[in-house]
Amino acid sequence: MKLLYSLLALFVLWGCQSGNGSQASDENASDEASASNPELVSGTDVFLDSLQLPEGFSIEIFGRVDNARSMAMSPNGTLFVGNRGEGGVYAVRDINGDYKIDERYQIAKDLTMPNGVAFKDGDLYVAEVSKLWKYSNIEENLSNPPAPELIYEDYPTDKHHGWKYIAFGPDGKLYVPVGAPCNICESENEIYASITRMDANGANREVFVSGVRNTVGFTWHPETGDLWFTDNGRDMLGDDIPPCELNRASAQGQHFGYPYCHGGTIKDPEFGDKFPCENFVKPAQNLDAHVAPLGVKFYTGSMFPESYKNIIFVAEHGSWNRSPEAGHSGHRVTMVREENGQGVAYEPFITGFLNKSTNQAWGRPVDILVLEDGSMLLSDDLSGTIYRITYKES
Ligand SMILES: [Ca+2]
Ligand SMILES: [Ca+2]
Repeated sequence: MKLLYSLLALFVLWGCQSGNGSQASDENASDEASASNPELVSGTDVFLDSLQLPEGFSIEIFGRVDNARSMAMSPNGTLFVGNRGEGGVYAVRDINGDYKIDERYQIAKDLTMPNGVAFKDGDLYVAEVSKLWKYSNIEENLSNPPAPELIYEDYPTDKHHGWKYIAFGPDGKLYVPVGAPCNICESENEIYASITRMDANGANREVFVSGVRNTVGFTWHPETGDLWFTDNGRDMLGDDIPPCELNRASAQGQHFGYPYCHGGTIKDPEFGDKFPCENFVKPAQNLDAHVAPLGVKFYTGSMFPESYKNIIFVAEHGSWNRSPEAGHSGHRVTMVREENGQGVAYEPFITGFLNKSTNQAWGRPVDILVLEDGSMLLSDDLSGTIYRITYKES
């Protein structure tokens, strides 16, 4: 899979560079800060003008961070950003309030896929594939970060689905997923294909829910406190099955179907005879096949119209396991409307990272944050960009 990902990345990069006329002629957006810190930016070109959002919404560049993956914001406004491919963790700050990055710091480098970042009580938490680190009082030491404290080191070392999204729940526990070490397989070790949780100091680690193939984004419902998480569907069953998933966990011990059942109703051809789909918690919303849903957030701000209250935004990184005839799926941000714990509508919010006519993409959405002013940040690991989305009544 890693090889395929690399091939896809090469293809996409090649596609952009050889580009078609209309894309290549667009203005190549960059910001002033990136010019002074070129080492943080080596992504592809950004084509803001090709992005489509609903009426009244705008998107601009907040800043460039190479291979920008998961994001965590401190109450003081320091944004921490992890990498998957580059091994770094960055902190960026907007000092003058214009929503453009002014300061950048490299907190860590040469880590093993440090995709996950979380912030709690002044401390930064970083997840490698098998280890969790804590950087204490990080904001007082951004330019000279302290040696981190190892708080947990016993996660599997498999790189296949091994990169981690992490976040603190309303219960104060740190939630840490462990992906399946394969496309489709049963594992004897219950840690695989699970979401675990632990105390902030690494103690009392336990499995929270099971049957989760590969979640790279989760959040909690602002009113019910339920855990909502994306899950990337299995590959090699065809262009249009199985669906990727948005799930709701309402209790510890729930099982979400992998590897036996996909999308609530699709029996796995290899493992599906062992347990029927009825045994498992069905998705709250089936997403399109192969879209690779990653970051997910409820809209809790007040800038967007009232109808967006508690809308669930999903960052769809984009497919690799679809035929050229079918074309890529994902490469967009979608929104799911939820009622009583179930999705009742699923539609696009930001499209245009993928040129459908050439089947080439220049951007891959990864993670979403809602800022205090109600605007939204979106990371893109292909172009190495963090965008800000705003709304203004016309
Ligand atoms: Ca600024
Ligand atoms: Ca499932």
